[in-house]
Amino acid sequence: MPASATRFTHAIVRRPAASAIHNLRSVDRGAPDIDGLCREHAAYVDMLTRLGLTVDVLPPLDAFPDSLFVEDPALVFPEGAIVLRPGAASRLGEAEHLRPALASRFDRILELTDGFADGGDVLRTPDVVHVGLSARTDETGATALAGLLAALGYRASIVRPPAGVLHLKTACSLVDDGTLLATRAMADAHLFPGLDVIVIPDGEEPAANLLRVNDVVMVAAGFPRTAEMLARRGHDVRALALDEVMKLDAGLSCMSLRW
Ligand code: CIR
Repeated sequence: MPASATRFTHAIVRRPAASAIHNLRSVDRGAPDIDGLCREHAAYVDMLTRLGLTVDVLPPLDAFPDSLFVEDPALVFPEGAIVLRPGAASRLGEAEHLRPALASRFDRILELTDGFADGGDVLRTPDVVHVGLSARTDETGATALAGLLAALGYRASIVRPPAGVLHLKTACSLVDDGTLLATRAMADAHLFPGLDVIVIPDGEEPAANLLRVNDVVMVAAGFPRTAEMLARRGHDVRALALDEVMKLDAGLSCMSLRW
């Protein structure tokens, strides 16, 4: 039986830096309130800890405003880690700063050396690791990444998500090992054979980046129809305030590396 893609014992996170006011964002809804951002991040870490994970909390990196989104510069698996090459120029250097934290937890660390790939474009399921092409992940990076994944024993599938999404997981997430929650546009692209796809209620698309950790589904607060739909399907749903995080085009998965 393939390994679960929703059960974890460890995570790495990085605290937000004061420079997060200079974060990349596609639509400027105003600078984040840094105290609020820190509170949202702390509540997230607290939730991961309460779910039983050992969480390594890295210090803020002022030189990299987006560095709290540790999901993008690396991938982690029980078999080893992959240091990526994030596709935004201001984020490329984040990967190097993650290396010591990865080295303290993983014996095997592989490196992407060609092209660009962001971890937000990588959706792992029990059978296959989907790599989405985007403005951050190019074909060269995705193809090289598929080779590294194969070296760790994972089969990769390179997919082309509908235009207009920042990352693959901006528009879809695993609710459990066999079920994907997706925006209508992502569902209609039929990229994930073998998964049941449930569609986010209209108008609640920003809730697509949820995070299943062990027996709990974490969702962004403020999307009641999505939370209710998941609860009706029997999930233990916990809503987290993410107003400041979402100003930065980010969500729940972006803030941790999990294995
Ligand atoms: C960025 O544009 O890179 C950040 N402001 C947001 C990163 C979100 N990360 C993710 O979806 N994995």
